[in-house]
Amino acid sequence: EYQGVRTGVGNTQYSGRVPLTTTQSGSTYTLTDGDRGGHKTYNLNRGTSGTGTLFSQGADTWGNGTVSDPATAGADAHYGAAVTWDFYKDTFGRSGIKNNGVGAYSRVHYGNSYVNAFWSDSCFCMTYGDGSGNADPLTALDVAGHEMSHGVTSNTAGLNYSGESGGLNEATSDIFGTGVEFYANNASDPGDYLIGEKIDINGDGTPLRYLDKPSKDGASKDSWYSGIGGVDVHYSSGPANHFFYLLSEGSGAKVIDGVSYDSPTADGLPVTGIGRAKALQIWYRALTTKWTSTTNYSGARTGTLAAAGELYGTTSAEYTAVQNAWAGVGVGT
Ligand code: ASN
Ligand code: ZN
Ligand code: CA
Repeated sequence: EYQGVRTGVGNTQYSGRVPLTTTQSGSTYTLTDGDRGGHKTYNLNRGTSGTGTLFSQGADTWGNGTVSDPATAGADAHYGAAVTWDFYKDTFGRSGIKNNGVGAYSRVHYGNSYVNAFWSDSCFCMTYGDGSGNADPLTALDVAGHEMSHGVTSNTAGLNYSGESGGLNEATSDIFGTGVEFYANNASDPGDYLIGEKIDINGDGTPLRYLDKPSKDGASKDSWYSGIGGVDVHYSSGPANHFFYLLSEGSGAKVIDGVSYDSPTADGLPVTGIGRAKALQIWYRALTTKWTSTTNYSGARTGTLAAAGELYGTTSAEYTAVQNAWAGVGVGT
């Protein structure tokens, strides 16, 4: 009987109709991605432990685009993991979370009305709740990219998940989650500098976080201050997210792909952006070759400057932009 890698179809909730890499074994298909380290997607069916059951069926079309079919969230998660894998491979030459070619796994339908998603180092897996009323699964592309990036951070700099290093850890996930969304170039979920705009986590259509001006969420910080290490890591991430936006796009108001942004600087001075692609390279090089578990904002600045110097030279416009973007979020020498 035939066994091997197939290209199935996912009817996702957030990303439209997408190709999914699956595995066929005789007359059964499973959400097992043989092109990406064997990454698997499981259905917890409202359980909260173990793996539940591997998504498995007799046809290679997954989900119907709504929550009425449990395979829809499976399709979104499987797609998100595949795009994240490809983003890291194509952008940085990284092969999986540990850069060893080995896949992780995803679990969907965690618990009942669970409004969160998370990465776990202990299972080496991502888990997604179904959202409020089990109606808004947390399986959008930027969320998948965010969670999988926690695995990359754990296996590189290992930024401790508290204090300023915790804010940098969270920001790294928001930054690469955003990178994943742009990389996907998916018409149903185009790239933006917002996190969670598709999952309606606030119930009013607003995103979970904003990279241009993090304080738009009502809690995140736009700039560094002494003591920022004492706030929740999802809010102390603000200055780093803001730095990344400023470095990519520059300061001031602008519309990008139909989305309005406004990114003021802490020092009132303008920042000229160098583009998202270069900003991503600088952040990744700092994460993987400069930072440690205890890196704080000051160390993040030093590390990104060292990375920019190696990539583009210390007299480059890119190096100057890194200096100016950190100054724009209140991080100096
Ligand atoms: N979704 C959250 C995050 O990835 C879960 C958590 O608070 N760790 O940050
Ligand atoms: Zn996170
Ligand atoms: Ca987004």
